[in-house]
Amino acid sequence: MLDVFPRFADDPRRRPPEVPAEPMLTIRQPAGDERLVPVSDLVASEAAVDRTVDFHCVTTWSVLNQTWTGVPLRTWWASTIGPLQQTPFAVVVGLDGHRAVFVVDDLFADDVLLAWNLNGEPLDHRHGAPLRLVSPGQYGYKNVKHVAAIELHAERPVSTLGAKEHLRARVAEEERHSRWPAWLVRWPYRALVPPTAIAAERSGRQR
Ligand SMILES: Nc1nc2c(c(=O)[nH]1)N[C@H]1C(S)=C(S)[C@@H](COP(=O)(O)O)O[C@H]1N2
Ligand SMILES: [Mo]
Repeated sequence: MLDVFPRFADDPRRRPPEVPAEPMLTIRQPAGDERLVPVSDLVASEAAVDRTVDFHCVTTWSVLNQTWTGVPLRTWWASTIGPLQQTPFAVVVGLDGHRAVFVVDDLFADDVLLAWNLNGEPLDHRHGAPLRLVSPGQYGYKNVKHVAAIELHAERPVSTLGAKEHLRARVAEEERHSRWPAWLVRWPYRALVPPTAIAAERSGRQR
């Protein structure tokens, strides 16, 4: 259990991306046109809520009781984009190129937020400005920072994370890796935490 929320990343040498002056969220669905929604529209939304939740990374570190401000993805989607198209898969893309693949039911679970504040402050470049996916029921790498696009897919999308990506990364099921069971991967992952956190903090300052 950590006392502070570290900057962490799948590739810790990758710097946080530049955030455009007027960031947009792009929605891509198999049927219909691409939709671009200004992030400022989300931030102005009357449906905004505060949620205090815990955050868990597959590599075994956690931080507890972080308060996010955002819109519940499911209800925001229904009111702004329309009825959810019946596709089994989804991808969330970050401005830095990070991509997380989801089963639609996991991405649109009741507790998933699109958030812009963390503990009462606007998200910074370390934790995902301008917009972050917050899914307390799924491990950290599915909590995509710097969200640029949400895509629905009929076919299972190819992951950029290779075997590290488990299609479902439910914390309750301890789904930490696509091939290795949790008990096997826990210790090697734990050893990676300090070097990864140090490298991620360093690249986070180079900006
Ligand atoms: N865009 C983007 N989102 C990302 C990552 C990333 O590298 N890029 N890393 C993931 C991983 S592995 C973790 S554990 C968390 C870390 O979030 P933090 O930097 O706020 O601690 O972000 C996740 N979301
Ligand atoms: Mo992670």
